[in-house]
Parts: sequence; structure tokens; C-alpha cells
Amino acid sequence: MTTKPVNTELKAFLFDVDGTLSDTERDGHRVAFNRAFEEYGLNWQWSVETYGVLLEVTGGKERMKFYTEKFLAKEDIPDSIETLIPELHKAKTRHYTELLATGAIPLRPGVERLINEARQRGFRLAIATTTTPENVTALLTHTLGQDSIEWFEVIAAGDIVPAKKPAPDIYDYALKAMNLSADECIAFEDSINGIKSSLGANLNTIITINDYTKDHDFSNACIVLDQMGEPEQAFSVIAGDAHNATYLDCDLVIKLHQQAINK
Ligand code: XBP
Ligand code: MG
Repeated sequence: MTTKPVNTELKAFLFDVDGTLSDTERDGHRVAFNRAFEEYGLNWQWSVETYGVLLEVTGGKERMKFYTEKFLAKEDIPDSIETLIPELHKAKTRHYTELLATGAIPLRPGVERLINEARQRGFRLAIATTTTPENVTALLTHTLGQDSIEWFEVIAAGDIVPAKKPAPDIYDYALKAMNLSADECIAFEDSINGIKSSLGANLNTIITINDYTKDHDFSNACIVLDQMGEPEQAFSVIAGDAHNATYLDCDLVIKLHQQAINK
């Protein structure tokens, strides 16, 4: 009897966007939501703190609905809420992409370096995110340049799957589109909803935390870092074994992947 060989060689890097590639939430998405509310004459202003609570729900439309249910009295919810939310979301996407075009939201430390190294070494790249596709295009083009969209074989984003993170669907979609098994890939995430989604798709996951996610439960991650780091800007290891490295490069990613596969 022959058994099909299981391929576990690392072939692809799957990146979350918000919070992982860039700290977009506090000074990007939140600000854009507030600008949209203002444009529509609504007095809904989301503070940095309130937004932390709202991040429990992924997806901008879903997050606005959650806000009306959790923070507004029934009589303060506009009658037109079902049609208003998609309109507000369109305005929010416009404000968000305009904000990115100003260059106000950079990539996190080490992201550009790791992506460049991964490309040079022939790793396949994909994006798996909850955010709207236009937002991904805006972030990538304004940070990595016009051609960078082409570097990612699959950009799985937004409403392409009906169930957003923490459901595994967006990662399952990306894996299927790349015709790869989960063991051949590694995911990069920053939040509990993100890692629930990636682990749900059986992907080993590297975490870089941020202010909104530092207290989340990442006990099943390959490693938890404060950032990817740079040669001159060491990361802090919050949990896991960095094998004496001081920043995340492809060699460390390969080691972490192998270690997780062999567990
Ligand atoms: C990202 C999100 C997104 C953005 C808003 O989660 O939750 O909802 O905050 O994007 P993840 P849209 O990093 O886990 O993908 O307004 O375009 O939906
Ligand atoms: Mg994220």
C-alpha cells in the first residue's frame, strides 16, 4: 500500500493586513469611520478606547451595526439603519483610502524587509483580511509601490467570503486559490479574531501584537512578538523561542514553521 506523501515544506506566507502589516486601526480606520459619521450629520464619534471594544467585531459594516446595538438607545438608532450602514461604509472607505494616500499610515517595522526577502527567496505571498479590497490596494500601493499588488498571488479580502474572521473561511479561500495545503504555509496575524481564523484553517501562525491586541490569548501561536523588528531594531519575544534571532527573517520563519509541523 502506498501512502500519499504529506508535503510540509514551507512555500507561502499569508498575511493579515490591519494590525499586522500596518497599525491601521486607531489612526486609520477609526478616523475614517468618524469622518463618515460627521459627513452624514451623525454624532457618533468613536474614541480610541471605544474603538478597542468595537474591534471585537471584524468588518466595518458589521462593526457599525454592533455599535448601534451596543452603544445606542433603541430610539437613537435611525429608522433607515439597514440602508444607511452600506452608505456610511462607502464614505468610510473613501475617507480611509484618502488618508492612506497622504502617507500618514506606514508599514510596521520589518514588514517591507520580510516581504522583500520572501520574494527574493521565492516564497509565494497572499493576503487574507477582513478589510475591503480597495483598502488593501491603497495600503500596498502607498507603502510598497504601485507594482506591489502583483507580488501577492491572492488577495482574499472583505465580502469575498460571507463569514469574516474569526471564521476560517478567508484563509480557506486563499489556500484553495493557491492550491496549497495549510502545512505548506504560515500565517501572520495580530489579533484573537485573526488567529482563531488562521488556526481554524490549520495554519501555523506568527503573531505581532499591537496596543489593541496585546492582552489577547495567543497561546497557540508559533511565537508572539511585539513587532517583526529590523537588524537595528530588535523585537521583544513575548512568548515562544526566537532561536537567538533579534528580528524576524525568512530563516526564523522557516525554523518556526518546521518546529510547529514537528510538534
Ligand atoms: C480588520 C478589520 C476590518 C477593518 C475595517 O480585521 O476588522 O474590519 O477594521 O475594514 P483583520 P472595513 O485585521 O483581522 O482582517 O471597514 O473595510 O470592513
Ligand atoms: Mg488584524
